[in-house]
Amino acid sequence: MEGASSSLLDAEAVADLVLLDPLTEESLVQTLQERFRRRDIYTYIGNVVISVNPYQSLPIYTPEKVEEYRNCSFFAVNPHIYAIADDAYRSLRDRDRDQCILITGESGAGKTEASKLVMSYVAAVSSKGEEVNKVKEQLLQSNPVLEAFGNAKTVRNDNSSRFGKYMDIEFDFKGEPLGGVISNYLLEKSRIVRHVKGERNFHIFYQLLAGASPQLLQQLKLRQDCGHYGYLSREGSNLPGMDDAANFHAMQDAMRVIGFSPAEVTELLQVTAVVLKLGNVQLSSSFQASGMEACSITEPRELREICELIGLEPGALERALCSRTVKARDETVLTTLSVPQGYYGRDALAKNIYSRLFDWLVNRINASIQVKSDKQRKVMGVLDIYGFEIFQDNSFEQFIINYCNEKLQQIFILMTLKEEQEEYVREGIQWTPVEFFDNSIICNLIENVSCPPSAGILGFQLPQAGIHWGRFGVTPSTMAQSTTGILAMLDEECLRPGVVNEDTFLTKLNQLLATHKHYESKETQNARRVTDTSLPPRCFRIHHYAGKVTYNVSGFIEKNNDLLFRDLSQAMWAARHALLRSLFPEGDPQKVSLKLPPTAGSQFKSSVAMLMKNLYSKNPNYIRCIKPNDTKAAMVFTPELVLAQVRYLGLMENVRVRRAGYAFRQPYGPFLQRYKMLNARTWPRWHGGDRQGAEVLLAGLAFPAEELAFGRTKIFIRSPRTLFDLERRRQERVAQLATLIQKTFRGWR
Ligand code: AOV
Ligand code: MG
Repeated sequence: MEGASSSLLDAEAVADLVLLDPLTEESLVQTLQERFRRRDIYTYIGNVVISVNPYQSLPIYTPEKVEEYRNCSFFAVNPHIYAIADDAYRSLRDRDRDQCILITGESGAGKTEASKLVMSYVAAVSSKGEEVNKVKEQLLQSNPVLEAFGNAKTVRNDNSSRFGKYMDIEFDFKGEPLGGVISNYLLEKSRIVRHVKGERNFHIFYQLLAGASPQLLQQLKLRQDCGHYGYLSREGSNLPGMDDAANFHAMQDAMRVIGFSPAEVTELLQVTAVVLKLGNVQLSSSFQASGMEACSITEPRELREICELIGLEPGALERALCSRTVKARDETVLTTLSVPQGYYGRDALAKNIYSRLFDWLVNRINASIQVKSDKQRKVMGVLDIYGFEIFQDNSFEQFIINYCNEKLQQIFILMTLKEEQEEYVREGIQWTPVEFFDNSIICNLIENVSCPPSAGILGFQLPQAGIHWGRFGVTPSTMAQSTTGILAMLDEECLRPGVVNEDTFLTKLNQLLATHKHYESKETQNARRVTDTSLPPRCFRIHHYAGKVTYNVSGFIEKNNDLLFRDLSQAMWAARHALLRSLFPEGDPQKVSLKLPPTAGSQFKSSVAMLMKNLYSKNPNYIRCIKPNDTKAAMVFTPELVLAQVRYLGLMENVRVRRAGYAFRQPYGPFLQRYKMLNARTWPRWHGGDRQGAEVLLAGLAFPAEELAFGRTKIFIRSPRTLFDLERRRQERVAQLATLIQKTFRGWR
């Protein structure tokens, strides 16, 4: 308790922002900055952990630190991610409550690192039998494998997650890990064929070229030189601080630990090589006998090698890349493609192979780590997704990523409020309504949820218990505006017969959303006579909770449709390569389906809805990550940047909710222990119950009645000032007592 009290009540750098006094944006940022300067990168808002990325390895993750936080009381030690991990783990083990750890923050803020710290903490404190250790190793080793295939360098982060990940770690009743299940969300597969300058393709390609032995490269028919491959950036091979070759070996070791057979690893790498090589298949146009212009393969070597790797006739792949079978009534006609159509098909194939391979990889890992017994289980879910992104050019991927972040913000507000209210109800204390920014209007704008107010924003009933929901929920004005969301309009455009293009999509958006407060485009700007007309053509802008983002509609329809010419999937299915073939079940001519697969957007929307429902059923723990500077520099803190994040993470709101009624609460026992010297009736010892003791103690101190509330198990203190006052009196009393003791000792001498 001592350690915490000094920093908890250090007014310069309070460890819990709930105690900030006065509470302003400036004082909040200053406190984070002062703590950061002292290398205290963690700060609380109640039981939410704020983590500021140090961009430097700090000696705070040692086994000694693990011991320090193990079984300690949450507020008794300096804030740390281990404290929240410990709290969640113990609540799961001892109180039988399923937990989820929600990690949010913008790209590069430290979410993935935080998720790994949580996992390694839980691994370190749970028991250590041989079987359990194997499980833990497998769970931990899933990280290097998924990062190799799912992470890439972006301008924001050298190791940016390009997929969303949710991992359930499952435990038995004693709290021993049994296994886990990983769910992945929409991989940014467009990166396979294109990335902007200064970025890279997925790590695996560079790792493979840098780390594979000459024999392996030969086996995969690859050349070591990155520059040889059209899909890779030349600059990408030697990134400072990233050892691709070493990471390749670590990834291979990890696959072994998880239980991949050597044959599986070979197959996986073969398919990876095929993706890379597809990017080198060149097409050109030639004139056919009919006088029609058609595309053909110019450099057959790459095509031949691909076909050798996957066991397919080169002719079959060439046909699928350069032409297309069209069914008209009872006839099938082979039509030739133009060169751009050919390249489009080639790139679509590469993206599809890779993203399906990634799904296979996740399933394969799950097959190893999934719990085989039917023992009763408790679950800790860890969510690490791609953070909110604003780039120079934002496309469908950013739209999806930011939508997901919008949903997470929504559930954060909802669950923090819920938790807070539940505690008040549990403790029998009156709840005071709080005002806060409700982002459901933006969620609705995107996803078209038009649910009646009583059904709650997630489409299911909220626990009520006479609770006041502030401005939360769907208000009539948002209902009126959200009958059609952007995703639904996009689907409508994608399914419309005839020529579809993004311009008609944008026109529709402009018509339907002309008056929406969070939607903007050139047209709406003109109509609203906005003076800032910086919007480029073919763009719309959304005012997200985290800031305004301008999206270019080019590619929206194609990416949402995500269609692959049937000839290509049939060619893949015809290959002898078992893994590749299994990725294209729809290529089986026996199984030709006329139904269009769901669009990428609607799939994502429903998986996000499922995720939210799942999270909502668990006890939430939050880690909110902040990126302190834009240059990835060690220990540099730029207040303006932090302020922007403080705003959109809603931290002020969070503090306000947290102390809507009472800023501070503590179980009676430790409270009495700490302050009992302030009253002669409780000092040196109180002989009754803790609650009466606290009542007697406080009665003697004459605080205004409204400053205090006595809950069932905890004392609640309204304003930080009262707590600081209490603390000041305690310090004075401690000093007095010390002098007294000294005098007594001197008397003895
Ligand atoms: P992100 O997951 O939030 O971004 P990361 O967890 O990948 O961000 O962190 C980015 C980089 O910051 C890491 O590669 C480390 O170099 C550094 N870093 C983060 N946390 C710590 C820490 N606790 N101690 C030391 N260094 C750290 V993204 O996936 O791009 O949204 O999409
Ligand atoms: Mg990440």
